[in-house]
Amino acid sequence: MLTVHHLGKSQSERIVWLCEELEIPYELKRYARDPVTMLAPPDYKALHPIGTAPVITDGDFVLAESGAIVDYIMAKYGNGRLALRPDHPDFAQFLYWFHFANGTLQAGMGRLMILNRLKLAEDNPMLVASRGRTDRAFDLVDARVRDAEYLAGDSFTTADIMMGFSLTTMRYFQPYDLSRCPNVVNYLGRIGARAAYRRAMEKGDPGMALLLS
Ligand SMILES: N[C@@H](CCC(=O)N[C@@H](CS)C(=O)NCC(=O)O)C(=O)O
Repeated sequence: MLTVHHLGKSQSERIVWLCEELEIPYELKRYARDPVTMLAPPDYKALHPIGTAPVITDGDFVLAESGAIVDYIMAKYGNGRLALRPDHPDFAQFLYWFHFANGTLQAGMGRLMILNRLKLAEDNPMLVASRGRTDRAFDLVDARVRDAEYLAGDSFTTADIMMGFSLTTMRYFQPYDLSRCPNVVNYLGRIGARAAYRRAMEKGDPGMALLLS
């Protein structure tokens, strides 16, 4: 049996969401963050040597890292759904946005979160550069979802699932004003209308306000 180990308000919401979209059987185990450090608790850290969320177990097999877990579940249980094949005209877009999620957007927001906590001067060059890079990333997403319904194109894919956390729940940790990204807000409206997304969020983080605007 596939078990999704979900740390509250974390990137593991992607995996709960994926399982709900695919409607595959899975067990959900929830873990609360340490209220002071906001880090994962010891029993979460014991699951995998890297000690970060998400982690899944599938029988005796343990896997961490969002992208690897999504690829694993898709390969084993996806039956070709929620992905584009290499002969699809939007295949490169699918790959780009799938990897943009953790490679650029989430990495940029995480960097900005740490720099902001250092209380640097407003004109600190690293802070200024980091803000500019995050703005460029959001602008790129905004332009993409102005021209396409979903990140890969016409169809909802795992690229949307990978990107969702950074556009929504991550803003609890690093706020970002979406008023400069109206197309992202419209896109998040489409995401929030998905029954599987709603189910996943309610199961993973019951009662959490969804940051969809
Ligand atoms: N690139 C990793 C990042 C994992 C990560 O940083 N997860 C955060 C949650 S959003 C975490 O576990 N934080 C708690 C901790 O470090 O103890 C992935 O996508 O799996």
